[in-house]
Amino acid sequence: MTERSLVLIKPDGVQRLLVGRVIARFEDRGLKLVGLKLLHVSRELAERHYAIHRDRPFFAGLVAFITSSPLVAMAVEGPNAIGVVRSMVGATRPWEAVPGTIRGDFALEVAQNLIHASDGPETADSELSLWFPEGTLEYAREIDRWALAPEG
Ligand code: IDP
Ligand code: MG
Repeated sequence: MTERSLVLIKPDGVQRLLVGRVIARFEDRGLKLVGLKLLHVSRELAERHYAIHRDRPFFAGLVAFITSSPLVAMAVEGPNAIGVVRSMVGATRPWEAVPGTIRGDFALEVAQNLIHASDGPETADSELSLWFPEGTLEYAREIDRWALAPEG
């Protein structure tokens, strides 16, 4: 099933010069980039994005962190993209993330765990409309006849 997922490379990823390497992992896997931008997030957008965590003790710090410096927002598409991306990202607590995952290779601390990815179809839909209100793109890639099964 073709899905779309929101991925954020958080400010620590931009500051640590890891943007290209993280995007390359998704490209290498075969996922299609259908939205991509660098932005300095407003407090309002950060609070809406993390609204589910509003009552958690780390909420204020999380919003402060995500708004402290630019981040990269992207939309990726592919078969089972939501679960595939989550498995590539690894566990929330990087010390529990398996080596080979993005957090397992690049992170040590939960507050600076480098990346966000949608955790299910409903969150993916709402996060994509929050971060890409202008919509995402549709286009064909020549490689897809080698990487993806034909439609139908
Ligand atoms: P996820 O990013 O793997 O989906 P969530 O549980 O949705 O993890 O938490 C959202 C984000 O909040 C995490 O990625 C992390 O940056 C931050 N966070 C989660 N738990 C803690 C904590 O105990 N201390 C500080 N930050 C946390
Ligand atoms: Mg989450």
